[in-house]
Amino acid sequence: MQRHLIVTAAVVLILGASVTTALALPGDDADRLITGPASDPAAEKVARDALADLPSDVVVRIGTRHTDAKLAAEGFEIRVESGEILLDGADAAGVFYGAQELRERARSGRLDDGVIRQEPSMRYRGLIEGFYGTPWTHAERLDLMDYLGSHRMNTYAYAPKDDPYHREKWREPYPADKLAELGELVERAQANHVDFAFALSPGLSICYTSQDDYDALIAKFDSLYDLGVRQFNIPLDDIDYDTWHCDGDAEEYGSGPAAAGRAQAELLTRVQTEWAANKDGVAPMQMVPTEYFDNEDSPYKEALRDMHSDVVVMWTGVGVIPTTITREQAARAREVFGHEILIWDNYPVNDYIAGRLPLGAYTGRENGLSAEVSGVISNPMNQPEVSKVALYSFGEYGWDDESYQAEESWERALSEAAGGSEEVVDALRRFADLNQYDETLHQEPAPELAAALDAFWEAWDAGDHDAAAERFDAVLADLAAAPDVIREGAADPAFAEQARAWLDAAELWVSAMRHSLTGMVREVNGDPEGACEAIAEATSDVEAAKEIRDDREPHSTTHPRIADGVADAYIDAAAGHAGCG
Ligand code: 14T
Repeated sequence: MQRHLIVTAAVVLILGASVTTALALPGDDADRLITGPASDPAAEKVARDALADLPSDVVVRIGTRHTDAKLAAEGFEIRVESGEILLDGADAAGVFYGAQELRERARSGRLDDGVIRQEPSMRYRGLIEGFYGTPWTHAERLDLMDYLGSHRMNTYAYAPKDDPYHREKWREPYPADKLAELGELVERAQANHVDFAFALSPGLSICYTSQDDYDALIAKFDSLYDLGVRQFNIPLDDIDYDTWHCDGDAEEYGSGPAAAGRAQAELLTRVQTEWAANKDGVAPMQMVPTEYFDNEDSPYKEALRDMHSDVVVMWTGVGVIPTTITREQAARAREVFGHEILIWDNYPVNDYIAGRLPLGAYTGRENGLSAEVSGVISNPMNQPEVSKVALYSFGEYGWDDESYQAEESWERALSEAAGGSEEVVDALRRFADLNQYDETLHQEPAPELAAALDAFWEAWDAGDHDAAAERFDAVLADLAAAPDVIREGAADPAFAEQARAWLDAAELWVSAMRHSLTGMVREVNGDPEGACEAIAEATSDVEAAKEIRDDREPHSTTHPRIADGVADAYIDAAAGHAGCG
């Protein structure tokens, strides 16, 4: 019956193509998209979008199980034959991702006859909301679920340090309203083929030998299981593992890191065997060790090696925020922890650098880490929309870490944030330059502005004042225009809202540099009074910039850092040159 309908529809459309394309009715799309058993609403919606960019006589079949090829989980195959497109997935997520590939290619006109096959290289792709300071709002989290789904990321780990029920008050059940919100998140995650991983951090006060504490932990997990959560994590980072919270633990385990390792390993093993293994659909437990930031063997790690072998261990690389992570380091981590490794990548998190908004490329992760680890997930900023610049690249790296290229990926991320506008991309690139210093992945503040300044000083010191000033002011003029271009042109207004403090501060710092330049020019032109007036304007801009605050913690405690060490150094030097320092 169904087959009969399909054939009829296809014939009608092929006949109609030459005559009635301009008359396409909304109902026509229903006949051009044929869904099979492996499809779901998420994939259908995307595939329907793709139809808009495909010739009207093309029929798309999705989730039809047409291929015998063995696809790895979440993989897909698209077969394009004249007039027909067959999309098959290993599972519903695969069909969803395949539909995205199809839509993208249809949009950009890159859909030729042939076969496209893709499979993800990492099991876990996405993020861990694991930072200190102001957590994301419910609305922001919902939006991020959609973002992850549309960028082939499958993991949202929930571990906000400042959700009291996650850490300080871990024993207490979520109040009804919070639980309802979590339920909505889980639902939105599922609709996007995202696994919501719930993390509970009992390390600040747990008594490992207490049955009551064990029961409280399980009760909390059960409350989330009932909402549909199937991944669970017990992070034991940032605690003092030389301190017990009850006498029973000291008696049972003794003292020191090895004792702590044993207590933690026994807890995870018990939760894995007594709870996770017996709950329908629950994935292997995950944990964050207290020694999460190195790969040196130790008595603590030796104790962790006895933990149930299914438990997944999170690790940040060598150093809490490593500049680079290599395959060799990851292989060693796997050896010393003795478990599957999932990388908790502390980028672009900004809780440790209040006032900074890292916007540079996601760099320094060696190609091929997937040979050693089962995922690399991002710990992002307090500002979710701004974090998408980095998250975009986490998506690409997680999907295909072998061929990932940081700079190219960054360009695509900027283009997406700019809604495709080249002018907005340029503005974002300039704004990113002023912001990119993060002490770790990007250790050079404002490298492009610094290079322009080097060129300026060279020409100025050679006595070519007018030409030097003119060229540098052209650079500053572009920088000055960037904030407004971003405010008006960013694809999502939330970007400018969350970057507001930094956009406002950038405007003031650039204005200060322009006044400083004016001061220098006036001084060499014999106008010392005018020079000092300009320098005073620069000073007041800088003062105003330092009054600006973002409203999220910890950034609310300090002013946005813009090209520091570069802009401020220039402004100081200019004041000296102008003779009014
Ligand atoms: F569990 C970890 F993998 C981890 O990174 N834990 C925290 C994390 O919540 C935080 O967002 C991140 C970046 O600041 O670093 C860890 O927190 C630290 C790390 C330190 F080295 C807090 C204080 C430190 F001194």
